[in-house]
Amino acid sequence: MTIENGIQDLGGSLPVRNVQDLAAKISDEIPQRYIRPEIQVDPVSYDERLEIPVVDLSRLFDQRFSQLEMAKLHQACQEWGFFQLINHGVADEVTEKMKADTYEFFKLPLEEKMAYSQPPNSIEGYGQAFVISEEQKLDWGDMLFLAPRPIPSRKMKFWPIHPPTFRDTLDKYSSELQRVVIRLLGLMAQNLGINPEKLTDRFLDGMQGVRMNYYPPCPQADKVLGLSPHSDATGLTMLVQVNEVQGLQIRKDGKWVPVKPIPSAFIVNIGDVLEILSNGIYRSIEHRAVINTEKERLSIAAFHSPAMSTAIGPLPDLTKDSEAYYKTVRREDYVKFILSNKLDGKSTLDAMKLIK
Ligand SMILES: O=C(O)CCC(=O)C(=O)O
Repeated sequence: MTIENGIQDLGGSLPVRNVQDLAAKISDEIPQRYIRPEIQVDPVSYDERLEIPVVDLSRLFDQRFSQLEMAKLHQACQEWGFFQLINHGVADEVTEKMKADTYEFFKLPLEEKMAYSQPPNSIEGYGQAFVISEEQKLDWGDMLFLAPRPIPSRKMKFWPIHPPTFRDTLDKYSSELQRVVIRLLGLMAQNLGINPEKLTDRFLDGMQGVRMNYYPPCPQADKVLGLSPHSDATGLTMLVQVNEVQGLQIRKDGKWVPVKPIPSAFIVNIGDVLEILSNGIYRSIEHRAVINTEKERLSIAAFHSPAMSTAIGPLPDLTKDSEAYYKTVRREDYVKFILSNKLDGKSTLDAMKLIK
């Protein structure tokens, strides 16, 4: 496996019915495979005061505010694993265009979208992810997953040509997000007390995957999940919601806390790989997507990780005075392991723990 091979041939998902098409054809009862009894088990928090922290990137670089803002960032990464990033420097028109082109893609006729279908042993392309058995319950959503970085490993056959601006839009979006991620990781490293390059170097030639999610409305919305509870098996995620429909919830103290996106902000979250690199100082957090009865919902998640050829384990500087709490494995093996499992909370990260 070389970096150039990207995410190809590391594992795929069993093909399942297109949900957008299914939703367009049914009016009341949905197939049993989508009904999720477990939704009712965990309560949703209606406490309006429980909101993920907001971090201002411009303040992190402004001497007058940086100390306070750095403390906020550190606390957000330790206690929440999620925060909203404002004043991040990504021009609104870049993000708005990405949202508009994503929306246009999902509006295309099914046959046109199917031209970008995932091949059997990869999650790149249009389809679903993490379906590993015929019995498994299914998520109420479709996705287009593309890997814009590393640039030499781009698989252009999966990049839509409609709308005609899509490829250029994603290219711009990808570089803007990569820039912000490297800045953020540098600051996180400072907060962890290590030389920023020891963390950022791992991500410079790393992998970026962009997952565009389409969740159709569902007549039994309270019985389905758009995306099963999971933590991201990657380093750092930057998420935007495409339209005004909310649906992201994060697990905090045993409850599901709905996230209310601030317009123009990115929702940033710590993934399992960053939890491992930080030797557990930072935490990846379980989250899920719920569905609306009347309205479709779309989101775009951009995942950033070290290159496939690197090893993933606690950073040596963080295990000088402490034992390592996680195994060290090749990233490629970790990705294969992730793709051979269904989404199930933090179960795949638990397998990496040395001390349970
Ligand atoms: O749709 C959302 O808000 C969540 C998306 C997400 O968690 C993912 O794509 O991994």
